[in-house]
Amino acid sequence: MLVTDTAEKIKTMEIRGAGRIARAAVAALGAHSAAFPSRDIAEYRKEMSRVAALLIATRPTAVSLPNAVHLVMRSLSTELLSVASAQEIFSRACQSFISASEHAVHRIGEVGARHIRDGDVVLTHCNSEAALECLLQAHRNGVSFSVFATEVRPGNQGLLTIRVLNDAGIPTSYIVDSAVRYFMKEVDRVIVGADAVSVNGAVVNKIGTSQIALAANEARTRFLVAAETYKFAPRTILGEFIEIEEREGSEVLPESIAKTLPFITVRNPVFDVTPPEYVDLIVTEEGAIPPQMAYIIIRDYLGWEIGDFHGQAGKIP
Ligand code: RI2
Repeated sequence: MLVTDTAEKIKTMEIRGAGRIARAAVAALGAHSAAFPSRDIAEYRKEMSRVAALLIATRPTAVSLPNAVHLVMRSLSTELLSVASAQEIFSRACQSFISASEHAVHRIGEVGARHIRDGDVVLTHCNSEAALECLLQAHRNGVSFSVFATEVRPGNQGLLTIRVLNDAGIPTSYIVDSAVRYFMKEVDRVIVGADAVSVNGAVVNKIGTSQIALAANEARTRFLVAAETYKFAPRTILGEFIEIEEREGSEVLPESIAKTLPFITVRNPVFDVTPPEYVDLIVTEEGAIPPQMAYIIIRDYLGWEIGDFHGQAGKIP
């Protein structure tokens, strides 16, 4: 698929989910590199940096996207003699990112499943393949549990989640977002995904997640986050905040109605921030950690150097 097509699909959320957009961007970069026609290495580098920046600019919040682009672009930072050798190295970097990302989801499932017990009631929000893999793996392990899945206005990603749970035969109650606190007393643990995790362990995820965390905290219900290590945000070490994407109001209120209400403005932030105090555990492919250990993941597993913040892939998270 062309880079511009992939970028458009990420923007319109036809391709969505923090892990999926990272893999789609890397696959598009790999294809773009392979199809590069000229033999001029300087031109090749320039073109790859241009399309890398274009993909990064599609959605601002999911750190998985710039991290993934940076991880593969880093393979071009050494001296490269020819376009052919650059293409080969880059292709290997892309394939290795994609398979590591798929493996990470699988591994998170294995680790996360250990936290689900017979008779549990688990609540999940939005459609996170990492969080869902924990549920699916627990089910494969023979654990008997049930799920509450939220609707997730305005994108209705809950519909994707209940389809997966239904296909696996996991008994699930589908609820509107505002019913979370009402049901929380019946819930044993919450498992959600993440679009980004900052150095202090704060979790950025689909809008509504922080309200769910508050309700879980009030009910003394454990709150787990399933997040691949490449969702941790290195730039937050420098004190930078993660930008919260705000999308078109028409996703919430049809324009036909909005135009009859001239004094009404629709606000549509699509993510919020859950402070680390409300998070019990973050399940990564390297193991489950308390949020306070987020720095270790950035330092030891992402392998970022401070110099990388000014690296060639441009504006990294
Ligand atoms: P995985 C999604 O964002 C949701 O917020 C979800 O929790 C998160 O990405 C992580 O998803 P969106 O693209 O990577 O629906 O675990 O806005 O699939």
